[in-house]
Amino acid sequence: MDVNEISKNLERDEQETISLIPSLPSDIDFNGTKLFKYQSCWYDKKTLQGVLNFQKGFKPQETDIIVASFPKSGTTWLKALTVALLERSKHSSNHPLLSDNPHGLVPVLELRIYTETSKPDLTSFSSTPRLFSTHVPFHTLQEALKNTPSKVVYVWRNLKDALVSLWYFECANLKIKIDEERSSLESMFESFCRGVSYYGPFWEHVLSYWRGSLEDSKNVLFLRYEELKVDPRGQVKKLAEFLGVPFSVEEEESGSVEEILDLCSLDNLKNLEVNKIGKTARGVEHKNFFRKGEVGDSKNYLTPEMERRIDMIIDERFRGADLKF
Ligand code: PAP
Repeated sequence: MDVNEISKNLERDEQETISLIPSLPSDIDFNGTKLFKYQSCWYDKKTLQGVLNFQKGFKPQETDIIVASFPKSGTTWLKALTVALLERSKHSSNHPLLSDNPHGLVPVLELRIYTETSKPDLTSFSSTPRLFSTHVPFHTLQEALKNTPSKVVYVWRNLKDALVSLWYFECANLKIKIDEERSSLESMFESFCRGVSYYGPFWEHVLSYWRGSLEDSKNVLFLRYEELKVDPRGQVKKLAEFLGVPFSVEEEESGSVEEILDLCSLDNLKNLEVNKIGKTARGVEHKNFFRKGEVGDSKNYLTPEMERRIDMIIDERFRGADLKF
């Protein structure tokens, strides 16, 4: 494609978004950022452009694997585990996780690959399976997959821990001391409770993938961060089977499952040179993706009243769904 054609495509994609925007509900989040509701999910303008480009231009392949999540729900861990499982027969000393952050290895479709154009150059994804990630809800992803039965792995996490994790992440990115930022946690909390937050509402997100996994369990795997923490071995074996790369008896006996869990553990990844010093393509320091990784850490930051309010909202939203919060 020549330069003129590329710029014409860019203009066309942008024009389509500009003409769609007035028809979308809009609101302001805790940061004062204007968000637009597209297919039941809130995005800022740039991300919306990426989502539209992705839906329009993505040419799925049956062998594609998509790691999906609501932000701060275990994405980095799931990306690392997926890479480690798929690459386990190929590498020993020069493992990709030793030279790149999981987000570099598994880029977010709408935030990195399709941000600028609906026709990105995907030649670096020539080997199969191609591994991508997304934060869009399932119905929006399905539209981009255009009925191609790609494998989708979703991870979700208790909203209270995801909220506190996001608060820490935002403060770390802005280099703000956490003790001075209590008020931003409170406004973030209000945004989350209203459902008006980046990629929110949380409950619609989780329910979309939960339904998707019930409808098509062969192609949609629904995992939970808390279960990965309690039973990493069982969950990783389940993931390996789903991805079509189950552990052989010999592998299990030789400790291959534990090797993968050790490689992808929070402590190990956090202490790798590449994660101590590097930055993502969007300029986020790799180290900010690794903190405590504890279940229930939100108790230390949310008041009992805040916890009660979130519990009530989620109880109500998840009513009728067989989901333990
Ligand atoms: P993202 O949506 O920006 O990619 P994501 O990886 O989903 O972030 O979430 C970050 C959380 O996962 C952090 O949780 P915390 O703030 O409660 O500590 C981070 O510590 C945790 N995390 C990152 N890597 C791992 C890992 N290998 N094992 C367990 N938890 C991890």
